[in-house]
Amino acid sequence: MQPEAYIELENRYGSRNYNPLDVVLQRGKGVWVWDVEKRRYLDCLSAYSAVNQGHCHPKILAAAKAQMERLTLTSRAFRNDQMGPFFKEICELTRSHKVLPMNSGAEAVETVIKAVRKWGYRVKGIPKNKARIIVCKNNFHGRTIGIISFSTHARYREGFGPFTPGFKAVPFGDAEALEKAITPNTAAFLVEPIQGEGGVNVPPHGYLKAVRKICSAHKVILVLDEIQTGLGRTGKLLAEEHEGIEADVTLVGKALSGGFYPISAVLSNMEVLGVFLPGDHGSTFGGNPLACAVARTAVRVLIQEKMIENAAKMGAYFMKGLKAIQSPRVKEVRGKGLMIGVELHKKAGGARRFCEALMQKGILSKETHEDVLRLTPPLVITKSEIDWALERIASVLEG
Ligand code: IF1
Repeated sequence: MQPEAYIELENRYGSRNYNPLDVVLQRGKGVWVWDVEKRRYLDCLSAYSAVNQGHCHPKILAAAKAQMERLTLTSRAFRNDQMGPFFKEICELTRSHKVLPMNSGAEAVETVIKAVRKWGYRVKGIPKNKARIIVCKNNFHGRTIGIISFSTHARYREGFGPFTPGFKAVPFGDAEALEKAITPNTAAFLVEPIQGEGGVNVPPHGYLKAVRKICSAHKVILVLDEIQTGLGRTGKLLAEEHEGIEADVTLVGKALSGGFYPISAVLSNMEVLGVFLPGDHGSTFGGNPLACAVARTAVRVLIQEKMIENAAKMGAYFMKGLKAIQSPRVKEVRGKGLMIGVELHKKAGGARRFCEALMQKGILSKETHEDVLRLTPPLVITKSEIDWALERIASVLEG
């Protein structure tokens, strides 16, 4: 079928909850994807950092196939031989004490909201139903009703009320504002180390360190949502490492499976997860043997193939090349590792048209918040592939 036929089917039968580029993809390998007409594109989105390891990584594929032939799902009514080893490996890697596996990132966020509220009541002594969680303006943590209840973007909330109470938003990057917002009923502070959807917003250096100190001083649980920044994206295993801090709870997802399968995890560096008793929480697919087997290999290749180090090196190289582009349209190039945003001036007319132009030159990217071009290729990208991309990005931005 021609691309148009696929697009027609999607538009005819699919809900219009997205406005995708008109490219119909069929195959992926490493940083490259091919459409149904065999055109090749460099993937500069990585499915929003779920494909950090590159498309169809052979070792993750082999692990998925092998586990699929053995056992895929048992429910948590029984145990399986992949979950325990996965728990041990992920906890040791992230210096965590406990882990609770879920499926989507949003489910991990919802899980930690339940956990910190219960911790607030059982451990901190917050009066029943009075627990408050502080979040940041311009946050993005998922699409459930609970999560959009604390979104500060009308776009994500429009038409979905009524909302869940118990959240307060403070400016991102402002530690003082956080401290001022804390009350005796504050159970936790939930924040992305770098705001992805918010426009690749990197906080001032020292922010996370200050936030860590404030949360400890006020017995507030620090929850870092590393679902997008984690697993090597910013050039460290976890973005918190850039400031040498440890969250009380860390959320990971997306690249936890290298894009093969939905798996997320709530990692706790203290007994926050200890508040859950049997029957308190769960999900049909959470912790299934297929997800755990895939995640074990996805994390292993990230480390063994030095993808995190590559992200740091190639990210610096990519950023340097982007900053060298002489274009009156570019307002700022920012990011960390291979989590990069190119903010355009308003007068450039929005980043979407540049995504369309880049697609014509064989690069797939996604705008965020109208004016920011998000560039987040798989962490396996090479210098020559970046040079290939820079040439095309320059021609589109300077054109
Ligand atoms: C969409 C955005 C990115 C996330 C962080 C939790 C989640 C996400 C920091 C929830 C998910 C995805 C969702 C996807 C597009 C993408 C996205 F544009 F929506 F905001 F990456 F920036 N925390 N982000 O980034 O994880 O439930 O999706 O597994 O909803 O369109 P999820």
